Amino acid sequence: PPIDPLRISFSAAHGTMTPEGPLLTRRMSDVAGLFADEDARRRAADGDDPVVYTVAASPVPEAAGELPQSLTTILPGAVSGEFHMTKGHMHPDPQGEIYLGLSGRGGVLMYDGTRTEWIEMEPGMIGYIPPGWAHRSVNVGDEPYRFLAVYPGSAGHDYGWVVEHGMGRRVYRDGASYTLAPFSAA
Ligand code: PAN
Ligand code: ZN
Repeated sequence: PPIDPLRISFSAAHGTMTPEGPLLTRRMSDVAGLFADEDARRRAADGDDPVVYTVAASPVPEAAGELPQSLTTILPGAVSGEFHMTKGHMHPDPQGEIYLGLSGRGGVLMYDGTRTEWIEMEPGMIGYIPPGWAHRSVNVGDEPYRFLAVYPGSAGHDYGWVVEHGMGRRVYRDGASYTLAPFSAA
């Protein structure tokens, strides 16, 4: 059954949602194969194993008809110059999603298997992800990058698609800015 109406607060400063659902933490040891330089990733995981990103959620369930929300925080950093990012996924039931930038500087990399798109994100900006586009978020700044995501509860999350097809590009530090390089397997 659908849940009751909810009033939800979220913090752009802390990356929290209240009331809160499950909290996910992805450390360097959780993202094997994500970065092009897998040896450097493993060394970081074997070292202080830093948090790469966290995902806080509201209690709205991932069920048909509902509109779940989550708040992602990507910590600043890079692995051999490749900026911290989310794993990335495809919605197996092709449905759109909106991202609302809350703090920091980042971007959404999208890939439909042929075409790559990059949308720069900053506070107050909406990034729209159309159905059929895999999506990955990247922190290209030097402070936490945060965004709120709203997506259909029946969309699902297919991580294997990205492992198999890649994302078209990788995002590297380039002086004080960034550059998109052709995708290479890890
Ligand atoms: C987002 C993502 C979140 C974490 O809420 O799930 O940013 O990224 P990964 O799921 O790729 O690890 C979203 O796109 N939901 O559909
Ligand atoms: Zn998504």
